Amino acid sequence: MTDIDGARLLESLRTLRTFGARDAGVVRPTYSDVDMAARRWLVETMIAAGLDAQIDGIGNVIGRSPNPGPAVVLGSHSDTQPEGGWLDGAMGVMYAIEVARALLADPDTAHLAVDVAAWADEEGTYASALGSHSFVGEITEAHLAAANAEGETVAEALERVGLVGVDPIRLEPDRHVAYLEAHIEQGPHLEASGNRIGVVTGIVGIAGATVRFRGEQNHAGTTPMPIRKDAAAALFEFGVHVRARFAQVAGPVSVWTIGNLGVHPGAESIVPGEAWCQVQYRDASADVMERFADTLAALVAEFDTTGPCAVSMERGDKGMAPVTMDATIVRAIGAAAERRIPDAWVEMPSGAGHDANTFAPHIPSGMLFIPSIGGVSHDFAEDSHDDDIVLGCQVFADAVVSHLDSL
Ligand code: HGY
Ligand code: MN
Ligand code: MN
Repeated sequence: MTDIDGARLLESLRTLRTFGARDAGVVRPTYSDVDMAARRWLVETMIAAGLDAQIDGIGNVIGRSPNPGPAVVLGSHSDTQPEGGWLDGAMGVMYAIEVARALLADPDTAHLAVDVAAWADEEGTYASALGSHSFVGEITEAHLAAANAEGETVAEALERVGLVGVDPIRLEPDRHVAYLEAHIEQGPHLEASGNRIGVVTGIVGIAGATVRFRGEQNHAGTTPMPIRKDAAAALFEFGVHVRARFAQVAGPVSVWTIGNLGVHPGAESIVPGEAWCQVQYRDASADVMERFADTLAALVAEFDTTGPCAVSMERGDKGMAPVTMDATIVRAIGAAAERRIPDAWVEMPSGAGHDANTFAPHIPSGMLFIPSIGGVSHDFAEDSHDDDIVLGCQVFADAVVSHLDSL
């Protein structure tokens, strides 16, 4: 089996971390100056690894092997959450480059075709999994009109960063036979069970909505409680009902979050006339996702007809459908883990969404996880142990070689 270079991998990860470094984490939102600088560095790094690399028209960094297919596509995203960890996405990108480089340098595997990618906007600064959707040809006008929190659309951002007129690079059905992505688990299960590798069997779906409350702005001292139309009070009561109702329709791995909310005008002596919150829910089953959607819509209608405020809902556009990983690739990753660390690996679902959600309906796809320290992610404190990072890349390389050799 081909050995990866663990020291080189860790060094490259620590270099990528410097683009947008904040405390122990990273702030590298899509199309920001640091994101584009990181993408230019990734082009150079992919070229040094022996690949033909460029930034495409949506911002994906694609490194193409000099070898003819069949080829696997390895990658992940290089953008981050507003408060991101240094490994979320970045680790899968650097694994992909390290595996491609190691295989090209080894005479036994130098003929294998490994194309690599750093996807744009998996985290949904504008439109989640934007880059991988572009690669599989699913970009719509709605994607280009999607805006970040400052109101800049994808189309305007592409203009600003100089990508208008640059062609997007697409999946090649005659060349690409599989997509594999390595990622940190972002949860507690591997560390808690003492396993060092997770072999992903399926990935949850993600959906949600923005719920708006419209009442009457008024004086916080002179407005008697019985006649108030307090939008914030309606929001808080709604949140309590979401918890109770969702628990009644949830499945065993369901999760839901109200992670963003606001009131207007936001002054302590003013009864808020407006309030809003974003409700997000996830599950591995499309049926359970449907139950959540119906439950949320029914709750909004109930609050709108019975409460003092008008309540409405706009469905989110950053969802992902639940997907199943390809059984052959699951077996290849599991066999590679068993060879390196017998009995210290486990098959498991992913509670986080990934670019693999985009690929699974198009080509056989698989994912490998390594443990997250304390299960923490989407936080500057996100981290993993160096030996787990290096082991994960080695198992990933072994799985890629065995999968390509099996074709
Ligand atoms: O939210 C997610 O699951 C992914 O990290 N964007
Ligand atoms: Mn993430
Ligand atoms: Mn991620």
